[in-house]
Amino acid sequence: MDITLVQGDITQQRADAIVNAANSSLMGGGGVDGAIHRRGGPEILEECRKLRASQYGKGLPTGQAVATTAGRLPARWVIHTVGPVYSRSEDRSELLASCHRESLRVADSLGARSVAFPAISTGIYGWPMDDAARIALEAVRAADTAVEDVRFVLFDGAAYAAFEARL
Ligand code: AR6
Repeated sequence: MDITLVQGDITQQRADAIVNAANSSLMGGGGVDGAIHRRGGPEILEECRKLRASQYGKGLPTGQAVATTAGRLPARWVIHTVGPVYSRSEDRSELLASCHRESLRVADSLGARSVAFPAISTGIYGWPMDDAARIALEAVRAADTAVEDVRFVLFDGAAYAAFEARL
């Protein structure tokens, strides 16, 4: 597996699948989730609604992942995963690792060979970037997957630097 880092906007990435840092409702939100739905168009939300109705009446649990179309984005699929909200009193790193493992498992089930990840949980959910980079990179490296190309798409220079230091 090749792991590469890119600074930029994940909605512009050409990859078989891009990962969305979603929330349990799967109904959209701010941050990268908002950008994906905005640029990808209504087809993505439509599929999310169907998933809610058919499989995830109570929402997608934290640490799990599910795929939809990528709509108008230059990817084939969006893999939605729900990162944990950062907590100082409780170690939730296993859930953050699970987001990466489960996203790759879903990618395998789709036959995706290239997957782009944002820095899950590091925005609205408050996870310190350096720690999130360590957990994400360890989880991806340890994953048993056929995905050949994993790309972390970091929105700004500080995020890129944190991942670069860990890689
Ligand atoms: N491309 C790449 N990275 C981005 C982009 C983009 N277009 N936009 C933001 N980021 P966040 P979370 C970075 O807040 O912390 C939503 O409302 C951002 O700088 O998107 O997992 C969901 O619906 C940060 O480093 O996700 C949930 O309610 C990283 O992506 C909640 O936010 C993740 O930030 C999830 O919070």
